[in-house]
Amino acid sequence: MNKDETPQDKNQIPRSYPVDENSKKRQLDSFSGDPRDQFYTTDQGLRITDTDNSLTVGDRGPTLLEDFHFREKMMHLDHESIPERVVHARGTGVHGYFQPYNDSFKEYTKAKFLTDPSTKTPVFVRFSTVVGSRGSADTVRDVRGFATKFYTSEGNYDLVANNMPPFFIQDAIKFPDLVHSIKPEPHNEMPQASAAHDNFWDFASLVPESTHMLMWVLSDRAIPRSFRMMEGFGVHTFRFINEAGKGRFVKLHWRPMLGVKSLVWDEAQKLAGKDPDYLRRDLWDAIEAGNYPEFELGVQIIEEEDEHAFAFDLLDATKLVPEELVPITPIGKMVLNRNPDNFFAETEQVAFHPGNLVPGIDVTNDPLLQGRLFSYLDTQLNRFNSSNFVEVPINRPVVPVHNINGAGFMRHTVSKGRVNYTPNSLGGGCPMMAPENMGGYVHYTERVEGHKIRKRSESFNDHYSQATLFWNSMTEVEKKHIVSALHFELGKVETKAVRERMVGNLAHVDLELAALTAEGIGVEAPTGSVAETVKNTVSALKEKLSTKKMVDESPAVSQEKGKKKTVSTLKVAILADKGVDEKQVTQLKEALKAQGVEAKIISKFLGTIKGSHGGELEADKSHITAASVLFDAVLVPDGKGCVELLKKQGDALHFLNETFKHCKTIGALGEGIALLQASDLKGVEYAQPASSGVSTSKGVVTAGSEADLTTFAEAFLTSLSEYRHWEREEKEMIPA
Ligand code: HDE
Repeated sequence: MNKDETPQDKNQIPRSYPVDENSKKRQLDSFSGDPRDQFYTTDQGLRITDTDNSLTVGDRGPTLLEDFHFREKMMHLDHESIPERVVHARGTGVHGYFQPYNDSFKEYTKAKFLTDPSTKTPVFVRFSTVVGSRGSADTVRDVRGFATKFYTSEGNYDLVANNMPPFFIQDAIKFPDLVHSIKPEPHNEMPQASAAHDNFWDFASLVPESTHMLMWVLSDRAIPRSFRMMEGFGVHTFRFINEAGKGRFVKLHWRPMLGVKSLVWDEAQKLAGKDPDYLRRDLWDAIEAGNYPEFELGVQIIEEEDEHAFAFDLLDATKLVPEELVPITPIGKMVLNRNPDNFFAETEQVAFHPGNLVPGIDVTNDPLLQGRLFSYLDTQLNRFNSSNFVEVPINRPVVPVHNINGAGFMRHTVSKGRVNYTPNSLGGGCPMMAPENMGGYVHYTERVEGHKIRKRSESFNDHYSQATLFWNSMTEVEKKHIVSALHFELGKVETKAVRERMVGNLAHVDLELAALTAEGIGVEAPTGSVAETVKNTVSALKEKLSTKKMVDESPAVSQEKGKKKTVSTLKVAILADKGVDEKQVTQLKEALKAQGVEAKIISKFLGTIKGSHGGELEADKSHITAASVLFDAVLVPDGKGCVELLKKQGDALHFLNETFKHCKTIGALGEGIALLQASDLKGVEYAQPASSGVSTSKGVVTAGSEADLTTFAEAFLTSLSEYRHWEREEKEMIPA
């Protein structure tokens, strides 16, 4: 320390430090603007002079209990956590708004936020994984939660959705069993954030209603590339009610404007180590960069008269309504444009509840949904240890709240007046009941009668048709991924009987699926009379259902078939070292940026890279901090010196091999082609390095040193828009 410096100066940030203006602004937003207000204070507002040293007797003596600042600071840390969510513990939140396209949905619902195109309704969305703890990795194989709180002018509406349309179970009473079976086993708390263990598959194999959902969980939908690139589904059938009181069944869907994209399994597993915050960071960075994720809300509408028209029950949450039977009509768009200011205050404390409804939207008798209506408030009482969690800013509606709910832990609102009951005369009868035509919520009038029984409806009995529908709708590549997911998940199951039982269930979905699965997990495939019996049962069921609306295939459930060829916000790594053609790199970066693609320069070390034209580039990441799995594609630019150096770097060669293994786009120019040749890209054809040719082969785009850069960039972007080049998977010989 400079001897002129006082201890006080030690706490100041040196003025000469470059400060990130954005983060400084965000920090200072909470201060009044008066420079004297920038002091650190206690919770009581007392300014303090030192937060680095406890109050002690002499500089080597014991700490004094009277140090109120120390005690307060430590007390806060000791109590900083609240119980994590029992499911969906790991999540990330974001602010935005929703706006309907027009007022056409007035015909179906009186919900103002869905029918007034002039209103932007603020929203808060929390994306999550389901099984893992708060500190688990983002890219695990799991369902993703997609919960949206709409702060509407009629009160808060919560759409608490998932990224898959069916659910594992039909009745909420099975939820505790499902959650226990999939969470880490109780004796040793393993495995973390994974269904790949005996308990889960034991349960799943004994609960055939889970089979349809399992197909989704085994598919690439369970390893999304980004929260910005996955769909959302309300799962249950809800009800829309219009001004005239007419009700209709609805299914709600979120569609990402960037299309649906997924990781591959090897990539997902590696990412869990390289960057456990991968999806969280992706969302945060996109929003900071102004690339606001957008989702379209769509609705399937089913007339009440058609309640029993389908080969499945609309109240059965293990089923979807194929889009081929009931198309999705877009209703409006959600734009997510602001990161939270504080993770704990907003993302951790947000409390969703499927029972937060507004006029025009109601629940149905789906027994899974009915159970959720109890669980959310109940679990939130546990999380917050108080019924006043609705008063936390992120949970508060934007409209005034008047009721008699008072007192309790951490009550924030200072209610006025003496009256806290209704009816009353002393308070002038306030708060009063709202008539329906003034926004009062009226539950949909539905006639219900029956005996008090514990019995599943027979219309819930078909557990396999939609699993088969899903399987039939997959491309060959998607089928292959499902089979290898089964090999992984069931391969981790030690109890052979469980593996066998699961193969028995899969036989009802598809005999080939069962056989392919059995092959990888050391059990017998159903053959001969067993297979014959299964076949007969399946066709008898089909026959029985054939008078109802059904389809055998639904291309809409295949993410490959519905692939949207977008490149916006994808990330490209440029491998560079001394001697790189820096002019070419700059031009390429510009060409990619023009299409919304972000390129980063990766080199052996951080720092300046001298180019072949005498210019310089700055490395964004070193090999030790980067990895191919963090990017969607890789480029090797021209430059003999650079390529000679890269050829000697195992990291660079591994980068290419791994990108190839994961079927992502690879590009190389001029001398750069030699690096591709030095790596292990099987069966690829290249452009001649000294030519003017451009070649695309299995998603590997190469251009000779005389080629036109714009033509190369176009070919590279076209390949990138394909996203994955699955033909490479045919050769399972890639050593990465
Ligand atoms: Fe949830 N679920 N769930 N769930 N769920 C919770 O509520 C529950 C279900 C979903 O980001 C919990 O506050 C039951 C379906 C999301 O904060 C809990 C049943 C769907 C989130 C709970 C279901 C969901 C939750 C845990 C079967 C898709 C995270 C913490 C009857 C439509 C919300 C909490 C967030 C969270 C119960 C089934 C979606 C325990 C009993 C189906 C996205 O209350």
